[in-house]
Amino acid sequence: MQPIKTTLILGSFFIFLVAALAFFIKLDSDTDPSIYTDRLSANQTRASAAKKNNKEVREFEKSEVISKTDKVENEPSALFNDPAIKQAWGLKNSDAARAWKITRGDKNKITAIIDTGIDIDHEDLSENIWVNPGETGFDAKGLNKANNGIDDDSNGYIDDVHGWNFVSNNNNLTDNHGHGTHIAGIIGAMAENKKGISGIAPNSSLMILKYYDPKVPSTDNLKNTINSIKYAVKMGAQIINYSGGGTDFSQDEFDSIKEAEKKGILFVAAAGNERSNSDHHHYYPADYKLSNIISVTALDPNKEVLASSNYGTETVDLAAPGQNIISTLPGNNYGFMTGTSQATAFVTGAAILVMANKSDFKFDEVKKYIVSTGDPFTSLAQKTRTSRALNLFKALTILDSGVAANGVIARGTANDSFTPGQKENKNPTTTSEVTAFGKSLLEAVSPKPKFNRVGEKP
Ligand SMILES: [Ca+2]
Ligand SMILES: [Ca+2]
Ligand SMILES: [Ca+2]
Repeated sequence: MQPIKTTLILGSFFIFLVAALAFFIKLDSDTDPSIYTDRLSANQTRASAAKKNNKEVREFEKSEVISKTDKVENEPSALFNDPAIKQAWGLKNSDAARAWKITRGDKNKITAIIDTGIDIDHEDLSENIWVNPGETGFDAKGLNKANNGIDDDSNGYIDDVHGWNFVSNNNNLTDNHGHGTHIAGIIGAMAENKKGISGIAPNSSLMILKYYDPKVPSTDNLKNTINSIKYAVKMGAQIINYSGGGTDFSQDEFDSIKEAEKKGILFVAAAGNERSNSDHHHYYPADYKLSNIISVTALDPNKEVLASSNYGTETVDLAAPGQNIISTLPGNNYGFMTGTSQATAFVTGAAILVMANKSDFKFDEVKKYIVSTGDPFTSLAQKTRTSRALNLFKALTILDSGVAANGVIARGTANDSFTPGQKENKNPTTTSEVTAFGKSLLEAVSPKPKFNRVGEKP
């Protein structure tokens, strides 16, 4: 009789426990339905991710091409004669025109883009693709090292001229999605070539590392990511741009970024598009506690964080433009995409500019200049650690005792001594303002069509 009694008591207790749990969950959802929905979607993502093969995974950040064209509207007056630049509201909001008066980047700074590959022949990118010096020129037999089938620089990869495809383990960097090409354009599309747009750092060198391909479904994204990071570290990148992620901590991935930290490499990571609070539901690699990581969330033109973007006052460093961002797409196309990937690319571009402007800076100084100088907005107080939105000009100038390179006191669009709750200049961007952006860019460069460094004699 005794075992039956025990079973009955335990059974009743279990039923009570389930009922209590159900009650609290309901209470929770009644209190704040939006939070509950967010939590549920994050949990579902995690569950489906874990189900896959019972190990940590990295998901490709879902962001689709919104529109696509091979014809971009011509605006002869626009800066650098790049016709579509006036459509780039993000460049206006992040004060690119003034930043470009100081620097446009440095081809000696190598940026690794870990993504879906790239169209290396794109008219607005081709000259800014990194070239591995160890796989160019001619070998002893007079063959071109780029395609002689030999690992000429003995780095473990054969003919890795511009980077590596870790999905198919070869040097074919073809972008079968468009995402990688789009990210590359935001960071470093060529300027003054009468084509397309201008990247934030039009003088740049982009190392292409492919970790995801929609045409190869069963690939191990996490493993490809880690191998890409190791390649970037080994081959001398100064900045790594990565916009994938997942909710599982990976010791191997952590170690590879720790190795990058030891080498002084900045790691710019997307906060993710899971609509969730990263302080409670970590998203990796953005949330690893490493000093070289900058976690970036996405803004709309009104300085609001996108509903789809992850946020967190402990985990997300700052916000940057990420909605309807125009950039390059494979096949000499251009188009608009949305997400924290796009915002991440803005910050990577900023890092190139800061490094170009202050070549002696260590990664921690570059990070400090970017995350602590942006425009403060109350709308970001509950969303980011710094309450700030990227400002390219301020990132280059404001920490120099508040005095710009040209001796003018740096003045932003908002108060520099901002505290959350304070009234700020929201500076919304209207369509007419975006159209006027081309003119403002022209004014920024006039009377000479080409830039000189500020303070330099023409
Ligand atoms: Ca090689
Ligand atoms: Ca070779
Ligand atoms: Ca261009």
